[in-house]
Amino acid sequence: MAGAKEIITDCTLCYHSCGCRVTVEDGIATKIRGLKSHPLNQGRLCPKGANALAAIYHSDRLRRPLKRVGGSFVEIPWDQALDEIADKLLDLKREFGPEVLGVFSGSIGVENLEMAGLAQRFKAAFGSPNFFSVESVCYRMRIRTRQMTFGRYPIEEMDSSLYILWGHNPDQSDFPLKFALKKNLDRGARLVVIDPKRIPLADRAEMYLQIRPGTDGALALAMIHVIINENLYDRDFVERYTFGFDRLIPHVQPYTPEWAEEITWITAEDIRKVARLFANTKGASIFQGTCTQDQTANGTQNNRAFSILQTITGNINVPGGWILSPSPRLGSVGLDGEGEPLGADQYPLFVELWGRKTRYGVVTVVPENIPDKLRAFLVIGGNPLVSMPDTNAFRDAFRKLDLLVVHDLFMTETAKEAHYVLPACSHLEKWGIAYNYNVCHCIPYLMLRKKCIEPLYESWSEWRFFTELAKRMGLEEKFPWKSEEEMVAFELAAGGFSFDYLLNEKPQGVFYAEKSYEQKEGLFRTPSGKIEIYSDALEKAGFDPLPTFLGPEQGAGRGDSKFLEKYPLILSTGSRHIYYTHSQHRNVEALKRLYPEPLAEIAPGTAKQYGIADADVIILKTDRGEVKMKASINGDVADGVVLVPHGWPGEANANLLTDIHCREPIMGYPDMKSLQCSVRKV
Ligand SMILES: Nc1nc2c(c(=O)[nH]1)N[C@H]1C(S)=C(S)[C@@H](COP(=O)(O)OP(=O)(O)OC[C@H]3O[C@@H](n4cnc5c(=O)[nH]c(N)nc54)[C@H](O)[C@@H]3O)O[C@H]1N2
Ligand SMILES: Nc1nc2c(c(=O)[nH]1)N[C@H]1C(S)=C(S)[C@@H](COP(=O)(O)OP(=O)(O)OC[C@H]3O[C@@H](n4cnc5c(=O)[nH]c(N)nc54)[C@H](O)[C@@H]3O)O[C@H]1N2
Ligand code: SF4
Ligand SMILES: [Mo]
Repeated sequence: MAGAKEIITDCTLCYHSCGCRVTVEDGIATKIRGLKSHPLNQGRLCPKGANALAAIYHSDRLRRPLKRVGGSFVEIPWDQALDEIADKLLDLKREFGPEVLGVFSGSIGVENLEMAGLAQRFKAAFGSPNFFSVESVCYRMRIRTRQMTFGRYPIEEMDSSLYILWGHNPDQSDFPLKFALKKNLDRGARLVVIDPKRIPLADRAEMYLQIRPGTDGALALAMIHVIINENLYDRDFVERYTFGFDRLIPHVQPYTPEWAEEITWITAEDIRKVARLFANTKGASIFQGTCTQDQTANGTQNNRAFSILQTITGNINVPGGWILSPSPRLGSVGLDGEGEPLGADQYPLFVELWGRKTRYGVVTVVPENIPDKLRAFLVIGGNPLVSMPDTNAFRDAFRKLDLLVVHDLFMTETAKEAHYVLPACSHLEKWGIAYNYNVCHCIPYLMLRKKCIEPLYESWSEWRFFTELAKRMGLEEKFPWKSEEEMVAFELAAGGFSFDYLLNEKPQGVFYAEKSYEQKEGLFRTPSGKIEIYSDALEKAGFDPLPTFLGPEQGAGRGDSKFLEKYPLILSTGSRHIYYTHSQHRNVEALKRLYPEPLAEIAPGTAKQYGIADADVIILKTDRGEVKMKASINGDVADGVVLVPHGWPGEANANLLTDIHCREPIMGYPDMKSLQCSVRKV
């Protein structure tokens, strides 16, 4: 191939960041393959990754900036768009103060340090504290709660002796873990699946527990009860490294397996069995859903109970357990600003812990603060009008904004509501850093994300967009980097790496640290220096310092009986499908063929009760709205439960059903997993 070169980089079509090799011929990326040497994906690509070029070169890509004029969009030059946006922002700031601006970045932003960082930097330079992201619906709750317990963020190690898949389905959502899991099962590792749906992996599990959605905390508490009362805990570990175990003992006495059986649909006998299995296996790990355990009323306390289960069984910093590995040391593109973001007063623990602040506000409070507090909103790489809870609430609020700007590759549902839509570069069109230390992947590995091709059409990277916008607003000092490369070099320098070294000598990436299983004093950076089974932080914030159980707000036990009569079925939204990331990739033909339309999954008994046959079009309804999609009758789903995928546009958008006011009380997360709905055939 004359003029062809191969560039090693990562796939950023979801947050896993698999290594890949991109062939570029005459400036065009023509082929993409997995990178064998990469420790995460070892040469494999999922269907999305394998079709990345179809997404990147899709004819729907935005080409030029668009401005809303009347009811439609007209193309305008970048200069005009930036001048007008800058003028509007400055006007609003003069009239209402800097807090009037909110900035949102999406799930690509969670692991896209530059995109999220630049968005944070811009709002801080402007003077607003209001940065929001998917972090306040996704796995930040897990990070906050583990920090609260351990003083740090321990992560599940991919190679484990006992996997507890607790509302997590790697076949669909965690492509790299799927292979590690299967490899280890073949070598004798053990598996438990806790899920209202009998996912295919349950066939390889020694226990499958069909749980009622939103009741995982009750199961976890009963497991703690059994482990303590049967003396199965790791006494030495508990004595040396924990604080508050003595208070946990009386606290868990009421949470018997029989108590949990009533709530969870799992028999007391199975609860005892799974607790014994877990406590008797070293190197056991709870792989909790990346958001299933958070998007429910008991979210923070679920996370606390899991942390305590890992702790009392001594499964912290042992091979196969939760590991304290160093996160990469990187210069921060983000900037700390002044003031408290919206949500900090209602949900302080999400924003601040022991004086350590995060840069995130609570996204569920956004709609109620428009237009009183927020009048301008920038959406960078997210699609909140499909992905955030209660689409109607968000849409109504967004329509009251004086300025909505969306920077994206495509005309999303959110972009359709914007005043300005700006074309963004894909990850192959800009420089960045990729790393693999997140969620269930404790791999201290990083790579330079290479710019493989020039930006398509007039798309701009986030660096270029924010730098140019800042210039027009007198904020250029806060955007000091002359190029993307310079910005990335700045990030890398903090960890002792140079841009040139990673580009020329280690294009495949490097281990930036060694994994360590060391057990020693001082490992846990809590105020007590111990693992805080009893959490002072929670107590000071007015919550239970020991894990408790709060059932779903709308569900049996809490919801009122009239409401339950009207909405008798339990609704869990957002189980992943391997072909799509959230609202993305529906325009890629090869993927769409594989999963062409959204399907609501219902058990045969439930379907029969409502006169529904397979492939019937049904209406699902909650107090907030309704969606229309086909039914898929599936004997693997628990009776009385409906599973609805998220990310689909229009009348199949699952977030028409979710409720912005149905929130977890400690961190303000929306309930997306344990609402109530009704169903009828169209
Ligand atoms: N292909 C693909 N992969 C993705 C994403 C994507 O959009 N597409 N998104 C990524 C992101 S941002 C995230 S946060 C993660 C999400 O990842 P997870 O939250 O781990 O989601 P899934 O792996 O789909 O697992 C959901 C499983 O939980 C079960 N479940 C539903 N409700 C409950 C419940 O109340 N209790 C229990 N125990 N189980 C329940 C469902 O039946 C399903 O099998 O996925 C990531 N990976
Ligand atoms: N009902 C329900 N809703 C959910 C969930 C659920 O389980 N149930 N899960 C929630 C979770 S955990 C998450 S993380 C969120 C995800 O929520 P979002 O992140 O808002 O969802 P995406 O559809 O991935 O939106 C990402 C957007 O970024 C654009 N994009 C991709 N790459 C780039 C880039 O490099 N630059 C720019 N500027 N744009 C880019 C894409 O085209 C896409 O429009 O969804 C949440 N929504
Ligand atoms: S799992 Fe698939 S989409 Fe995600 S980074 Fe890997 S190849 Fe890309
Ligand atoms: Mo997420």
